[in-house]
Amino acid sequence: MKFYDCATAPSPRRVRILMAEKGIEIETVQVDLMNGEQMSEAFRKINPLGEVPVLELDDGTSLTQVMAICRYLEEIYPDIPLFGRDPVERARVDSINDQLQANGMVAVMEAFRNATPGFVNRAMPGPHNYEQIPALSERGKLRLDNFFSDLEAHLANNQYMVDDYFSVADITAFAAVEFARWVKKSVPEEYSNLLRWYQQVKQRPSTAA
Ligand SMILES: N[C@@H](CCC(=O)N[C@@H](CS)C(=O)NCC(=O)O)C(=O)O
Repeated sequence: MKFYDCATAPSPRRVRILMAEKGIEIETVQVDLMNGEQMSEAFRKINPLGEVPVLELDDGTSLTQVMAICRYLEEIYPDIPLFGRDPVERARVDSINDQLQANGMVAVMEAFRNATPGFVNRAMPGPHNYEQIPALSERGKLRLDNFFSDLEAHLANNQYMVDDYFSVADITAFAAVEFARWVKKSVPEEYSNLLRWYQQVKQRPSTAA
C-alpha cells in the first residue's frame, strides 16, 4: 500500500493519527499542495479529484476520502477499534463524527479558503474552480464559535466524543480544533471541559503525526 499525504494539510493528518493509534506503518508519498502537484496529470491518474489523502492498494485501487480510508484501515487492522465496539457505539461514533466533520472541518475550510489570497478561485478543493465568497468566510468563523461552545457543553458529560471511549470522532474533532488556528480561532480559555479534552488528546503520541 502507498499513502499519499501532505504533511501540512489537515485532512491527511486525520489518517496519520489513526495509523499512529493503530501502530500501522505505510509507505508514504508527499504531495506538494503548495505548488499544485495535486492537479498534475500524474497525480490525477491516482486521484482524479486532485485531493489528498489517497490510499493506493497493492492492486492499484485508489481509496479517497478520509473516512473511507480510515474505515478500510479499521477493517484490515481491527485491533484497537476506533469506530466503536458494538453496533450502537459504531452508530454513535458515525453520528457525532459526521457532525464534527460538517461543523468543524468544513467550517474552518470555508472560513479559510474563502478569505485567503492564495486560494482565489480555489474556494473549494477538488477538480472544479470556485470563486471566493467572503461572506462564507465570516459565516465559517461564526460556525466555529458555535462548534466550540457546543463541544464545551458536550464534554461536560463526556470524557471523549462518545462517553469514555476514544474514537475516530476524537481524531476529527482534534484535527478541526487545530485547523481552526489557520483562521485565528482558538478554544476560549473559559471552556474548561473542551480544554481538558484537548489536553488529554494532545498527550497521545499519535497527535504528533
Ligand atoms: N473530501 C476530502 C477532502 C480532502 C481535502 O480537503 N484535502 C485537501 C487537503 S486538506 C486537498 O487535497 N486540497 C487540495 C487543493 O486545495 O487543491 C476528504 O474528506 O478526504
